[in-house]
Amino acid sequence: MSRKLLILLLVVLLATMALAACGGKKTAAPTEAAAATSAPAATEQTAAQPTEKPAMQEGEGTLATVKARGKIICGVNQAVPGFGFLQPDGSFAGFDIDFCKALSSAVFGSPDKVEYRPLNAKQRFTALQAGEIDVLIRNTTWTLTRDTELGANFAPTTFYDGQGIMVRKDSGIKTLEDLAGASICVSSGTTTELNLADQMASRGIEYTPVVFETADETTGAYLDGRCDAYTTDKSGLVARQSMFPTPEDHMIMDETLSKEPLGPVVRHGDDQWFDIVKWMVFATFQAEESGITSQNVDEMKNADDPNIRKLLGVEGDMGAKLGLDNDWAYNIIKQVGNYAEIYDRNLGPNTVFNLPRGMNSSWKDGGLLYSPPFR
Ligand SMILES: N[C@@H](CCC(=O)N[C@@H](CS)C(=O)NCC(=O)O)C(=O)O
Repeated sequence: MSRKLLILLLVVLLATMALAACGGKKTAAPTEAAAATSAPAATEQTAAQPTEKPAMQEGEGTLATVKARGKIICGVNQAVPGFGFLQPDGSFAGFDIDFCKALSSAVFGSPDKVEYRPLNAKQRFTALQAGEIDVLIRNTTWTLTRDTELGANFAPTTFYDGQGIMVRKDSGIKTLEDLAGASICVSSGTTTELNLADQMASRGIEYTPVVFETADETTGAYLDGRCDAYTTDKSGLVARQSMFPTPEDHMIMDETLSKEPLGPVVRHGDDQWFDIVKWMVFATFQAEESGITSQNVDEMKNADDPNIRKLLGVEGDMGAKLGLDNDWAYNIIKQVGNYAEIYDRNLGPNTVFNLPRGMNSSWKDGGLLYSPPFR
């Protein structure tokens, strides 16, 4: 049997297995765990993914591919308002989307050279591995397994989150123990599914996971009363609650089940592109720390502070070291803003979410955001 035929057979077999294991029916098998322990996740994930021409050609770095194509293909969420959301007019908006834009500004000097590729949780790593996207910026948690077996390289965390649980206010459920015997709606291919299983097992609490592939299906089932609770990242809970017909009837429990550091992800094997994505994020942190905003960035070019001058490309050729123009970070700040501007635009006091910065503050304000030196 030829190698090609064998691979084809394997893909068909895995696709059948994947279809059998998901699709909105009750299952207790955490799909990502299965992926991580049984076979290289690439094969498991490929099964769920339509085959498309890879975005990246062999022998080329991602930067060269992206430049030749004239746009970045950014893997995103379409269902989480405030983070990654497909709006009625067909455009994408949110905190994660702004980091796709910032990358576009760094590479092209314009925030609009992006093709957004909506992906559900299960599809995302396959799409990244197969070269169908250049970067994944989609409420994705950094874990050891993803960093290794899933072939992912995580850029700095842009949003420190934790897993929460939502229940109906009138349910009287307040603690994890109150969820004994409950059914809990959760999305497949997520850390959420795995953490829930771990936490409940370690406390000896019996429950029924009801697993779906998309946020719409998961929250739909919860709202239809098919589950007593709904769990995901706390950011996701707040985001999805904003879409409920009567948000005030639901509450997020105090309990935080996990650490969910969310940030951009690239493929293993392209250090230059990884560096670009990392420093794109750091530029937004550093700009906030240095008091540089989209409004004052032009004046700031005249600053005496050598660090600011290097960041803004006035001296030091920092952009050239990344393979970019020296005004790459200037363009990010001018066109998309510093971290605080990005946060406030999407999640801040003037939005329905009004999420306190908390851990997502600059280290100077007691938070975790810290950029290495621009030198
Ligand atoms: N941060 C977690 C969860 C991310 C996640 O995909 N959450 C779901 C639940 S809200 C989601 O965003 N689904 C959107 C969709 O696929 O429609 C992870 O990386 O596994």
